[in-house]
Amino acid sequence: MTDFRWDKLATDGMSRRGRLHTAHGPVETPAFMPVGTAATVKAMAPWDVAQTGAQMVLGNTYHLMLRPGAERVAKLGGLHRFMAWDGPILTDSGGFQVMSLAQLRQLDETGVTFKSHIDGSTHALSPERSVEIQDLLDADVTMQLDECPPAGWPHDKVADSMRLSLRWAERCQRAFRERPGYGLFGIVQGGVYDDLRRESARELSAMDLPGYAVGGLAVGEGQAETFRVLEVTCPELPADKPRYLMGVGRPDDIVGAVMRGIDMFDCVLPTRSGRTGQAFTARGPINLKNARHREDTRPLDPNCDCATCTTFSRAYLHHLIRSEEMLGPMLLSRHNVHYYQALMAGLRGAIERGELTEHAQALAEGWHAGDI
Ligand code: PRF
Ligand code: ZN
Repeated sequence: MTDFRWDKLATDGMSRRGRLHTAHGPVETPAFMPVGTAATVKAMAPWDVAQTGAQMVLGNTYHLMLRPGAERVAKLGGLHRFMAWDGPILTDSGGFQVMSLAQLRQLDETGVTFKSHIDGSTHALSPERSVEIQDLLDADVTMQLDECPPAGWPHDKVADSMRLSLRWAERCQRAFRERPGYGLFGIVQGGVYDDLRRESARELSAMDLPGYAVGGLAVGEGQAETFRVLEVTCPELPADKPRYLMGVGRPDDIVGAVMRGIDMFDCVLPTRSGRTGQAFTARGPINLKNARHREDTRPLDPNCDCATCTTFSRAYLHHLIRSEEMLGPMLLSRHNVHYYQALMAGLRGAIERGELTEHAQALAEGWHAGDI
């Protein structure tokens, strides 16, 4: 069985081209993980997800513990078999979703208690229970339980919260069952405060974890602040471990973060916006709901070789979205996830050639040119 490890294959400035080895196979980095919250990448069959080039998907402790339940998933053979995804899976630890979705949340040193958004039942999530649930799910990458402070919190509150997340990281490390091909990631917090980000990154680095996430960003601080925090944080993290920016983002956010040393991403954007008619293209985002597409026989993105773009016209996609047909979200999610995967493949190639700056410039020019 392969060891859980990340190999650095090439660098270009702060950017890294690497390969993550997991129990369920390799992941080429920089990588984008489509979000499969409830054991499904919404509106996509797992073979469609694989066909986009995605190698790893994200699952959620919070949703799966509530429904169908972690013990039940384990009984059914684990999350890979349950959702028929044979590739690597990373699961988020639950704290972030509790804070954004659950009702009557209560957080203290022991963990977080909350009422389910589904049926109002009461649940508790401690660092130990979060790790246990992710073990039951059979996640290749387990995320530590953390607290993500909202944008705008003052320094003293963010400091207390960040140190709580550090203590939780240590409890998660003690609770984590070590086995080949599986790894635990720590999560750097500290808001927009440089001193707190440095403290968090240094303390976590000293724990020698298999990987590190940067959390608490893209919560409303704006792209310039996100990038600045990455410039402070990434140099403090071990050079030979993977770095994951949680919940990011738009294509330009991803390019900027890769240029600042990030290797892994997840975001609901390609799938969620696919369900509302928005599509990402080499000429920037477009909305298929718009009346200007109703007699447009051209493909969604002439630069894209996905099944949606090689088969259907914009007029047809416009019709599906306007009619609220199920096929609309399916076709747009497929294109969008394919677009994100092609974006990542392009970044990987550019890093290998030492041309990331030029490549990023060309991408930005295309996005700014706008749709014709
Ligand atoms: N922590 C966890 N999951 C997350 C975040 C975080 O800070 C974010 C912030 N962008 C998204 N998902 N555990
Ligand atoms: Zn396409």
